[in-house]
Amino acid sequence: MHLIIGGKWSSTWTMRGWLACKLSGLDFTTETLFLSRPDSKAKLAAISPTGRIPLLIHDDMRITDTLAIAEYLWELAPDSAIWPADRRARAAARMVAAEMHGHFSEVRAALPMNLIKRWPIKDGVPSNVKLLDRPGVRDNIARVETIWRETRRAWGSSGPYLFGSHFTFADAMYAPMASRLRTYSVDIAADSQVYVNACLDHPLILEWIAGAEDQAREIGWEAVAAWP
Ligand SMILES: N[C@@H](CCC(=O)N[C@@H](CS)C(=O)NCC(=O)O)C(=O)O
Repeated sequence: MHLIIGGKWSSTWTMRGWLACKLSGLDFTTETLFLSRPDSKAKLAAISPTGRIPLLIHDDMRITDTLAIAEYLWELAPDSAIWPADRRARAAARMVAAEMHGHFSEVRAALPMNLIKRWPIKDGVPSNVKLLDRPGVRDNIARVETIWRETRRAWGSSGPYLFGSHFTFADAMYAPMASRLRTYSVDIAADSQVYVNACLDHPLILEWIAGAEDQAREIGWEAVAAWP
């Protein structure tokens, strides 16, 4: 199995696709296609049926879209940690993953993920206020906090993740959001902060972030940290 991913510091969807592969426990190789190069569009068009990544290549299948990839992998590895083992919890996990997949465009646009960046806070005043005051952004963040709180209340009593002790694909879907809240120093409720810390401290997330840092060192830390 072969997974095409983007630059690790900024590619939220390919981070999720990579996490799905890791959670499946199946063997896979990765290849990086940086999206900001002059020939990126042509390369994408040549390999990906939708012109988007992540792209999972398995035998004669070419699968794009993170949710489709996660579902395909789960069918290959139904005992894996991609989804919770309990049928009702699994339905709830698919529901919150789908909500992340289809919504939150305002926060995506205002606070792009950059795993290298730390938004500057000057004289104790967060300089992120302008971004957070863009239409819809605070509502998006409030909804994310509600999803985390209600999901953890219903399903999360056995551990720090959305569905308890196992980090599932639902957590993978929200990891880029957790990283945005940290990067842009967003003021969130104490329970949300506890979840952000648990999510971002998971070994798979740390492994992906270490990869982002390697790429930043290779490309130029300052340039990567300044993006977008
Ligand atoms: N809904 C898709 C979104 C995939 C997506 O937008 N991927 C971005 C990279 S993170 C992409 O391929 N962009 C192509 C481009 O910018 O030309 C998914 O879930 O995989």
